Amino acid sequence: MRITEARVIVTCPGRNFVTLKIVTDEGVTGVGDATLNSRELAVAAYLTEHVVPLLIGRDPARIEDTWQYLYRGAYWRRGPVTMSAIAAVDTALWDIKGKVAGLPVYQLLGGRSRSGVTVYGHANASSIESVLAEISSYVDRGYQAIRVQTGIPGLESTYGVSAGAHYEPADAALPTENVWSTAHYLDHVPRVFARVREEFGPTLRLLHDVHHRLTPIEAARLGRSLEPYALTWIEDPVPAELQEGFRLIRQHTTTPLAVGEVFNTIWDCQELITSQLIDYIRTTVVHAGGITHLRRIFDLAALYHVRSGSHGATDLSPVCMAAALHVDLAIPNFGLQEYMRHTPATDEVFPHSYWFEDGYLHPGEEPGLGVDIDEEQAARHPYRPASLPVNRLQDGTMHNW
Ligand code: KDG
Ligand code: MG
Repeated sequence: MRITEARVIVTCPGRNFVTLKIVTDEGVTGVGDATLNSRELAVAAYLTEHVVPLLIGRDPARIEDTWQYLYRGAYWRRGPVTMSAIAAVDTALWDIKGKVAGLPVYQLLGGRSRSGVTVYGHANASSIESVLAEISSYVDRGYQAIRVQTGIPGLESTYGVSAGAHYEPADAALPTENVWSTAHYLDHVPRVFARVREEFGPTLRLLHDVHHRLTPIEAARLGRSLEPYALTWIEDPVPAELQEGFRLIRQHTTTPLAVGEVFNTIWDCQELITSQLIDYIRTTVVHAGGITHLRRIFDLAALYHVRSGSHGATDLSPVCMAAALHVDLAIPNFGLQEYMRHTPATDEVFPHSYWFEDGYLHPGEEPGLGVDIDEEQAARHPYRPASLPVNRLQDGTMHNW
């Protein structure tokens, strides 16, 4: 079997997605997600100009060799653009391998280690009272784990708090600006979780995303102040370029730490994992080099008591979500899977076999990944420029988003 064509499809059913579809001479096709939020066309161009020509004529069965060829062969290793492009190829090749074998991909990864994939949803609201209602609606739908974000009194807008049911981080063609105050935030968040525990009791799994906004000592204070409410994790407490910072947080708090949605390779997490500075690694298929590389990261993590907690925001397409579920089902050290839910328009462009029931996602039993792109539908939604917001301190200083 040989690869005869690889199409890069950009579509915007409410938000932008980049998909690679690999076609073989025997008619078997595979899909991979290549979406990099707010930088979509950079990956599309990388694929079209620098990767697709290398794929034509290759044997699609050689997944590992193709991965190494694209990684080592580029000379310019790593980085989100390169790794998302490699991920798309890798994912599509696993899809093809599953279809050729007549097996869902999780079977090729060793079979299921659990009956379903526990997911967490996002309860976002402007106030504590309104977030309680949001949490209730998740509990009613069977969710066992919920990420909780609220507006902060004294701040006009805050990351992760939306007006509608489907939160969309890339909210305008050019970046909008939020204003941030660490003092207001650190004062407010423990009040939120105190109230949530009072209302929902001790066992509902609760999570919170700090979104890289604190320094290590501030994050240590947050973690300690949240200890009475037994969170499953706080996520991205500090920007992770300076990983030594996690050591300081660790010394001061038993609140578990999660990080990794902006990591691209095993090298980005090696120190955090092997020094046991984190509890959950949140890399996922599209931004961390595909199924092949993600599995390698999770296998390393398994040696150090670190569990998976893959990123699953709506800017990762249903193709990534399907692939993530196959990995989640198979690995021994699965923790949680984020599931923000796509809009009906997105689900129409990406027909898929995965489904949600009682707090779990199931990838389904279709050969391959069980997801595809409807190219006619995709063509109805042309690309629209969209940017993630930026964040400034109250005095106007640029801060982390
Ligand atoms: O593209 C950025 C989003 O995926 C990100 O802001 C969402 O932090 C996020 C999360 O945890 O889902
Ligand atoms: Mg996050």
